[in-house]
Amino acid sequence: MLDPRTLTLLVTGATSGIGAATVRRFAGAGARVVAVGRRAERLDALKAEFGDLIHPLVLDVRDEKATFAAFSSLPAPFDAYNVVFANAGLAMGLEPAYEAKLDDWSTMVETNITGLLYTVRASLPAMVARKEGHLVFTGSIAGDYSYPGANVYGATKAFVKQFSLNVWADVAGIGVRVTNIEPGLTETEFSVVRFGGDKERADKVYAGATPMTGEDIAEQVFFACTLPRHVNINRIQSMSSQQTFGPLAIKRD
Ligand code: NDP
Ligand code: 8X3
Repeated sequence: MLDPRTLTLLVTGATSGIGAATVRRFAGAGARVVAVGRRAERLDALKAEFGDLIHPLVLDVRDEKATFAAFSSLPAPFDAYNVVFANAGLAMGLEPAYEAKLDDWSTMVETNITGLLYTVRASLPAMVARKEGHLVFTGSIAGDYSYPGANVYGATKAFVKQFSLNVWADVAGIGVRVTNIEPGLTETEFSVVRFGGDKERADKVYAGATPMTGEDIAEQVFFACTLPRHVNINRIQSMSSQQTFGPLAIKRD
């Protein structure tokens, strides 16, 4: 297994949920982390918790220029990152495609696809040049399975899955690994964001079930990243043990 103290991570979406739990899992094991998000006070809290192991980076991943500028000017030793966790993302709304807000669709595409592409393009060349690195994505079960209202969100995660596999085809054999983490029901701020801040509605998503937690997903990231370098985990798909597939639906007359 790799010693986590040899790892320097760049984690987008570090202010909450899966990303914040991943920062804590790795920094708690002695890894350095560039923690990326828009909410500065939450990044500062991580810095207060783990001290010199954390480099807070306030950034909107949709901002191409800012992303390239920030990733190319990281201070040592954070500039020698060897894991990039492209995790920032969101769902907005659950309306059917014929009622969904076009602005919500644009925000999801700009964040989950375009922002993720900026993250990769701005960070991958340095890992390729060093012949050492690991690109980890947060996909979703929604990239494989459909459900009502997932229209554009699920499609962005299908993009992430195929992009992940295709990047792996490009970098295999040169020391950079690629993994797509594909969680199901996980209680984070995800549903609060999806429902525009409606916490009561968000809580109903998890009521009566035991969802996975950010920590459960962080453990999967930790597993994939600390395996010996000759092992590449292509995909990890997980669900709450109270979640499963729906039957195929027939909309009868
Ligand atoms: P949270 O809402 O708790 O966290 C989302 C994170 O993304 C926050 O840190 C937020 O930071 C960041 N983020 C969103 N937009 C931007 C942006 N434009 N620039 C920078 N950072 C941004 O949800 P999760 O932890 O659940 O979500 C993390 C990932 O996991 C997402 O890609 C999501 O699609 C995916 N996922 C979630 C599942 C779930 O059930 N929770 C299941 C499967 C996948 P800030 O607002 O501070 O910028
Ligand atoms: C989040 C999981 O099932 O709510 O990606 O779409 S789901």
